[in-house]
This record gives sequence, structure tokens and C-alpha cells, in this order.
Amino acid sequence: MLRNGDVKYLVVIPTLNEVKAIGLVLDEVLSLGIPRDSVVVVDGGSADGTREAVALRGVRLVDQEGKGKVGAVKTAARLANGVDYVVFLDGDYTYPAKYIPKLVEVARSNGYDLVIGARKSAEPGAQSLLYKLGNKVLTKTFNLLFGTRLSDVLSGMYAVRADVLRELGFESRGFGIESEIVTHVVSQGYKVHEVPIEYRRRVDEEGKKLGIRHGLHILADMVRMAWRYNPTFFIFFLGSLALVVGLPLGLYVAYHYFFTGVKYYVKGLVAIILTLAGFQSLLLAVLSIYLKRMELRVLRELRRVRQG
Ligand SMILES: Nc1nc2c(ncn2[C@@H]2O[C@H](COP(=O)(O)OP(=O)(O)OP(=O)(O)O)[C@@H](O)[C@H]2O)c(=O)[nH]1
Ligand SMILES: [Mg+2]
Repeated sequence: MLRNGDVKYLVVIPTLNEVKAIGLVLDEVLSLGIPRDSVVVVDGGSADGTREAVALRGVRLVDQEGKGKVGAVKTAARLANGVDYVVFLDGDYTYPAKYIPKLVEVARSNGYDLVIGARKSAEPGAQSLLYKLGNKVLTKTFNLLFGTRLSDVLSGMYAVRADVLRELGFESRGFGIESEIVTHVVSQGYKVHEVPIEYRRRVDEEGKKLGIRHGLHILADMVRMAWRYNPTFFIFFLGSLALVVGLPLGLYVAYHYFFTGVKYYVKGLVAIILTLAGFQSLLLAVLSIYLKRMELRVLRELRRVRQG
């Protein structure tokens, strides 16, 4: 496998019916001097000549296990034995391959576990308004849920440490895999970094697979993973909600009790329960932040000890 300084990496290109683009992608990757045996196409069952285009260039093609892009990444994790990093790159010629060595170099020299190629400038027409908006909303939601400040969580181009990739549960569906990787990385105290890259328009507009439904799936997966990896946000949110309703209601009941003599028993009881539950949730959220910080410290220390 390829060495970049003293790191080995494997370039993985997931494809599903990308016959018009995959040849361009492979030619671009190989033109960088990356050896053929460091490149693998993980295919999801293309039936349009993609497989032949790959074979023509002497690049290895592996059939993915399971379904969806998540299946391709899972397969890649299995293939990445003996390398330090895996660099993913979509097979639709939208991501410039020239950033492959840079992503690895930035990861290696700074000790980052994940380096995302963040789409900073897009060729006109590369992203529809809806696509752009969806991407922004999902990235902002991710930042809110996990306390990060990333700009492109769903990028299809990134370098990730191979052993970190192998730790994943692969529980997301399809295109949610990118956010699952970032979730795992940030919640286990690994280090993530972004490198700005450009984004091209698809060569094959008809090859588009993403729609609103996919965006909603990604969102649902994010929330599910936040609940499991980092419930602080939810406890805080529910607690705040209870207080926002409970406190004014309590004031209303108290006002009438003292100034008009009207006694609201049920409303009073509800206000007390909501206010108490709200305060307790906020305290719990603080506690869980401390626990999370402690977990991260322990994990980092464990890793340091293991590395000797
Ligand atoms: N192996 C595999 N690859 C897939 C699968 N679904 C999509 N891909 C590939 O994953 C990459 C990203 O998919 P795209 O459809 O380009 O998704 P996107 O870039 O978010 O959105 P558009 O380019 O606008 O469609 C492409 O190279 C696809 O061919 C799948 O089920 N299995
Ligand atoms: Mg694409």
C-alpha cells in the first residue's frame, strides 16, 4: 500500500451506477502517482458498465456487503487492514482527487483522527438551492447536538484513521454514514479537522440519488445517535421546556392566589411538577456534561497508555 512519509493509506471509492464518472475519477487518482493497489472501488451492484470501466483501468473492485453507502464504508473498514488511514472519495467526479495526499498529510502531521474535505467553493450548478440548504441545516443540527463547529459534516471526501473506522457500529442508514463517523469521532474524544476543498458539478446529472427523503433519514439518524452518544442536549432541552411552561404557570397561579383569591389546584400542581422536573433535568444535564468530560479524559489517557 501507499506510503506518504511513513503512513500507509487506502483510497476507497464507493460507486453505484457511475459509468460516466468513475473513469474520470480513477484517471485523476492514478495521475497523482497513487499506486493501483492502494485504490479500491467498493460497488453497490452497478449494472451500467461501471464495473467494466474499473476493470479496464486495472483497479480492484469489491462488492459491498449489505445495502446503501453505509454498506460500502463497512466493507472498506474490513479491507483497510494494515493501513493507517482510509481516504474516501465519491465516485461521481464531484470531489477533486488532488486533495487525497493533503488530507492524509494534515491528519498525519497533526495527529488528527478524521480530516474532512469541507466543500467551501462549489462550481456553479454543483449544488441545487435545496441541496445546499439541506446540507446546511443538517450540519447546523449536528453542531447543536454535539457542540462542534464543523462546516461540512456530510462531505463525501475525508481521511479517517483505519482503526477508528473499524470501531464503528454502522447503525446509520445509507447516506447517514458520514454523520455516524463524525459522531463517533467527536464523542470518543478523537480529533477532527476540516480542510477546504472545491466541489464540482456531477458529470451525470441523472445519476443523482439524493432527495428530501434521504435528508430526513440523515436527520433522524443524527438525533438517534445524539440520544445515545450525547444525551445531554436532550435532557437540557426537555428541562428547559418544562421550566418555560412550569414557571409562568406557577407565577400565574401564585398571582391569583395572593391577589384575587382564586385558587387553581390542578394548574398549581402541574406548575410545581414541571418546575421541579425542569430544575432536576438541568442539574442532570450539568452532571452528564461532567460525566462526558470525564469519559473523554479517561479515554484519552487510556489511549496514551496503550500507545506507550
Ligand atoms: N457502494 C455504494 N455506493 C453508493 C451507494 N449509493 C450511492 N453510492 C455512491 O456514493 C457516492 C455518493 O452518492 P451521490 O449519489 O453522489 O450522493 P451525493 O453526492 O450526496 O448527492 P448527489 O451527487 O447530488 O446525488 C457516489 O459515488 C455514489 O455512486 C450504494 O448503495 N453503494
Ligand atoms: Mg455526489
